[in-house]
Amino acid sequence: MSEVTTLPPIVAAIRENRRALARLLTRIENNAAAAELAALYPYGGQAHLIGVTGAPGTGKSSLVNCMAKAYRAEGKTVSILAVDPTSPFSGGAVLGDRIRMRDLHGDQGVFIRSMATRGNLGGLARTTSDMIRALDAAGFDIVLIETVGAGQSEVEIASAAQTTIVVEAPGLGDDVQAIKAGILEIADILVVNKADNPGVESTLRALRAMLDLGHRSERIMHHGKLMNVPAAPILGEEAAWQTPIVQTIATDGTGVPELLAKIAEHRAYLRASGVQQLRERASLRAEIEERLRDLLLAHLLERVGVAHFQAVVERVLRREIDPNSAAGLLLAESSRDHKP
Ligand SMILES: Nc1nc2c(ncn2[C@@H]2O[C@H](COP(=O)(O)OP(=O)(O)OP(=O)(O)O)[C@@H](O)[C@H]2O)c(=O)[nH]1
Ligand SMILES: [Mg+2]
Repeated sequence: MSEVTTLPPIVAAIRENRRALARLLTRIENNAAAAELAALYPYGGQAHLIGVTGAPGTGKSSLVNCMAKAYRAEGKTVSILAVDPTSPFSGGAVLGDRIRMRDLHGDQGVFIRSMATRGNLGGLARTTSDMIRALDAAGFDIVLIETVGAGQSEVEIASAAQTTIVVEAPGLGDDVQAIKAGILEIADILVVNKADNPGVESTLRALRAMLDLGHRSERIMHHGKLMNVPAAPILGEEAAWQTPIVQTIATDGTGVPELLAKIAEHRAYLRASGVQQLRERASLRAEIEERLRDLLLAHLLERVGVAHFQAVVERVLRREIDPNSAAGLLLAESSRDHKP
């Protein structure tokens, strides 16, 4: 292939060699891959990024494996990124990996990587989105991102996905877990897994009631913040996406073809409606702002010196100066130094 020779070395390497990809992901985890991320960024944007999230034990790993197998049967290449923002002792990723090793081991069209919070130098959401960019540039058709836990970190990680699937299961208590965890809002597709277990009907009823209550709007994901943008002005009422509920049994694959069909529908909707670009623009803007804040702070600390910064903190502690004035003072000092 003549195209391969024109690719930057890092892109060619991760497309041809799984070990090169694994090593790159490790460097990303260690916050030591800025140059490579810059080189590969123009070569991403083709993969469908699918987030799978939900309460512990709902069957996310089993479902992700079923989905991977189904995509493989369609001839698509798949990478799986399992992120565990909860305690390193939960074992979720480890159990998931065991199931995966049994089901998917030996298939060259599947790449699997897990990441725990432990040892993560950048923010977990930032590292995750950088890893997704590497997997995207590596040429996978599908990137499946599995996250365990509940709350803010989950929402932040999900914001990197284009299609977010929230997995629910009956029999985890009286309440629907996703409602309790406050993650129902991020669902593009709701899955009730373990549809072979008792209590499916009441779980479905609860979810349908929640969906009816929620007013239809198009969310713009913002690294953890959700901005609600009314769908109507952009799309018209008819065109707005209605979160479907799909029942699955991940242990035998029941419902997985229906789930894949809904995912494809959602992707088509994202593209046709322009919502994908809206979401991406908002999320990139937030990311650049965040990175800029980090850079500016680092730059300022370098100019005024960490010792001086600490001395100012002490002055605030002694109530000689208030925090806002301290920030203003530091900024003034850093730009005064800046003048020739
Ligand atoms: N009966 C039944 N059991 C299931 C189904 N899907 C998954 N399980 C079982 O539920 C348990 C948990 O499945 P996992 O796929 O590890 O669930 P998970 O959500 O990834 O779990 P964590 O990563 O720990 O949050 C395993 O014992 C699975 O075999 C299902 O559809 N029906
Ligand atoms: Mg799991």
